[in-house]
Amino acid sequence: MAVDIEQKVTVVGLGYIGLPTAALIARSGCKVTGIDVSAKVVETVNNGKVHIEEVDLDGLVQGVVARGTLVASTAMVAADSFVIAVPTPHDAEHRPDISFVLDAARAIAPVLEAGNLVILESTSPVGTTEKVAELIADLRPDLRVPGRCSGAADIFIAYCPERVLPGRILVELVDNDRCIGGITPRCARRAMTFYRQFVRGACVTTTARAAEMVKLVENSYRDVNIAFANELSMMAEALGVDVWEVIRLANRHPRVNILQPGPGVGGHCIAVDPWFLVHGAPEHSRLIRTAREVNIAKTAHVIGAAEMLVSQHPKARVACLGLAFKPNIDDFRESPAVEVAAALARRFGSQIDIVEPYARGLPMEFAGTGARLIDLDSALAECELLIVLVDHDLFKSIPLEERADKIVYDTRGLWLDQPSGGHGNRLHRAA
Ligand code: SAJ
Repeated sequence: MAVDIEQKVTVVGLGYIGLPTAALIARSGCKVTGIDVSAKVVETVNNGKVHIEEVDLDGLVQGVVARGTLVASTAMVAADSFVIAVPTPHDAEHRPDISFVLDAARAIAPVLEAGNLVILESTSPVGTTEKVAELIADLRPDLRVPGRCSGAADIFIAYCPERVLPGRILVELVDNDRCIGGITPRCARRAMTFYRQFVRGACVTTTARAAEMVKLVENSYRDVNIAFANELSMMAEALGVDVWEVIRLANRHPRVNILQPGPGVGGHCIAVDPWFLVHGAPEHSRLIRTAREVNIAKTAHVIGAAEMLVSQHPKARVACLGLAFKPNIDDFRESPAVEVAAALARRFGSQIDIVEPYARGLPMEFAGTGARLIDLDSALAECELLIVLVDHDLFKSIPLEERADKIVYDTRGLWLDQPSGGHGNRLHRAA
């Protein structure tokens, strides 16, 4: 999928999405400048190295930097197309903060020329792309800005969310369908031409507002469905039923597909994006808000149950299995497993050991607690109580004979072969 004419592209923000996107566009034949506020990030990329862990990203960045098609800079650079991929954090009340998006638009405005395309990729509340257009129109009264002028505009502005799964970013950036929302239909068509250079999935056009909502809806859909599973797990525990058995059997129905309960929902997207919808229309978001509350409550529930279990076994060494926010990755930020394990470490100190094959040291949440990071073999040799928080493949492969004499609290349904039946959120012990 190479381009016919050499195009210049500026990608603003070299994070988890911006850097892989910049590298892929560079591979497709465009001349790409990646902009970041951090001089350290810029230096790392210009040395052909990466500051984030993602499968195959290091080789790709090294290649495009060596070929000179990707260059990083802290200063804005003129281009044919601009892609904004900066963070959209939220405050303590979960109110979205789009100031980084607006800062990026402010930085782009002075270098914009007629014919340029500006695409926002950051997860954003509905209406943000229109705010970007408004800001550019204010800063550049000499340009006819879409949505702010009648007839054909001088520039193109669109919203196109990323939908990639950490660990599969480079594959999904190319293969996933893209939903492209233009401020006007002309903007959407222009952005579609841009994405077709490096996307193999279908490119579907819509309005900017709809595309913004699509992104938030995708992650809210998953949050609501995980909340359903988590609610079932707490309900089943109260009713003395094995939740994993219930879900497995219910899923035999041809139109039922219940997700898996866990210690809560982690990551930077699913636990955050639903709030953007809730804030956009508070009076119409009862289900989405409640789902968030259920998933948050599930973490508190697991902490309470684990604390009770450990206090019933004051002499037992305890191993918490896993810290990552999901299996087989090394990302511990916004992880319910960290929340649970750190709560136990704060309360029980050196009685608690942590096993996390993807960690080189314990995160700061454990500072001063006395908890140790140990390997799996030591945990199986020394600990009587296992608390399963992450379904890493390494843990799944522990055979029954190595855990048969352990007291197990399994929040992930990892070992359904456990002799007592794999009671999920309940304590189970070998017969
Ligand atoms: N989880 C459960 N039970 C399940 C599935 C997931 O408890 O049955 C938990 C995981 O353990 C984890 C959290 O949910 O803590 C989120 O993990 P995930 O794998 O569902 O999703 P993310 O956060 O890695 O990536 C999501 C993806 N969105 C959807 O699947 C709708 C991804 O496609 C998005 O691009 C990404 O959010 C994002 O950047 O928005």
